[in-house]
Amino acid sequence: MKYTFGGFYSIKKLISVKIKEEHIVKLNKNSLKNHIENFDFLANKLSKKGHNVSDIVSKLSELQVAIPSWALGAGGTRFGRFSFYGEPSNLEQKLEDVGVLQSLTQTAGAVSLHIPWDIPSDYNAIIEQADALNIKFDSVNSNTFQDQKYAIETYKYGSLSNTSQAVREQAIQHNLDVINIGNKLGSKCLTIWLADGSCFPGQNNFQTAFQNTQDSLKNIYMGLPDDWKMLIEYKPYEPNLYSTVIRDWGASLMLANGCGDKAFTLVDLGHHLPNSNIEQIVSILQLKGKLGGFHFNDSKYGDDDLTVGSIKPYALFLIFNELVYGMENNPQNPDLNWMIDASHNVKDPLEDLIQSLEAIQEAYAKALLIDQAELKVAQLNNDVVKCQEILQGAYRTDVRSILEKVRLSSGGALSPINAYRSLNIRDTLIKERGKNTVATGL
Ligand code: PSV
Ligand code: MN
Repeated sequence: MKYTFGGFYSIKKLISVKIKEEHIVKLNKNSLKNHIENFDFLANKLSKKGHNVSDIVSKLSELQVAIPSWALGAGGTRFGRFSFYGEPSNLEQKLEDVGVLQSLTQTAGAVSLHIPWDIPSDYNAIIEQADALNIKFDSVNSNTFQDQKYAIETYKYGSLSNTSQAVREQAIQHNLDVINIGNKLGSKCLTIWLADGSCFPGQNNFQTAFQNTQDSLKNIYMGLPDDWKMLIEYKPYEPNLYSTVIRDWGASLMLANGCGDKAFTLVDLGHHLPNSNIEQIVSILQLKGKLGGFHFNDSKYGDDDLTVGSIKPYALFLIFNELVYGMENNPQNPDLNWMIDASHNVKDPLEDLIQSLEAIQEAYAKALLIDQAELKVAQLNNDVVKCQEILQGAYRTDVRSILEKVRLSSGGALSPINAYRSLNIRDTLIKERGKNTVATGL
């Protein structure tokens, strides 16, 4: 059966696209019996093994992952962009898209804005719209990797690390402005990613660039409200191809330590050289109380920004194993800011994000199935085979009916992708916005 999505719903005319709850309920009815059978079978099996299934369901329901405002259109390439049409062309429309994701998945209850791409023109209206869609403002991202219209100084040779004090001051001021914008929206976190570095040997003095960055970050940190976090993201290369100032977790951690207790390292899964052991990085940062946030994506070669879990789902599971361990054993580490940082050209961006959200939940659910006490005993006995059996036993469990249960109990769709397609959401967005809209982003 097909339902037309659209319920042209309006809060001061701000939300023109919102999914009606009754449409989701109707669609769920079609596969409810199947879901109940699958869930009961799994829950029964897991309970016999000593798992507390309702605890797993409630932990999964609490996981809310921010959607980046720049992933809602075609992107992820410096070559041609091929649109799926109906892309959001302003902040209001971006929130509508996140609202669609949240209605269907109930795990996308936050948005991460990039400034200056997403400066609100009417703060009260945007806050009202976000409230109505059940969306919070997660970390705000600064942008000193592009020159802005009317900017006096250029970031061609770096921003916070630049040898020119005037450039550094402009970049510091931009970050302070971003904090101010975030503050008005209820955000509590600033994410800084720097493109700064060099393309050729000898172009930069590494020590001067690092020291300038530290000093600039300290200046920004001084403007950070007490209840805020500052996240310092690292990346080994691109757009600079010889050296990057904040190239790895070590550099990020040194800079965070140099700033203070509210500064943390942010791990973006795509920002590692091939074969890096990301789970180990995650683990040690939590031990030191310095893991602040996470950008999820997947990759084959570099910072490919592909759908989460599409290439290396086992690696994602191993990362979640460490995250679960850290969340349970490292009270010195703060709650994490979770965000998807993926975007590309060949899938409908909303379907892509739905798949990413599910992959994150799936890896988390499987990690929650690892019997940590049993693993500890196997580790103490140096029973390497048993350790692998425990991890892979959890990984091989088909947890999809648990994810369905999580969504069903919070009003989401049993199958978000099927619901998205049955409700003809992309067609409605195209009708509303037209074909030639372009979303801001890279
Ligand atoms: C850089 O590659 C990055 O991962 C940073 O998080 C940016 O802010 C984001 O992508 C969007 O361009
Ligand atoms: Mn990122």
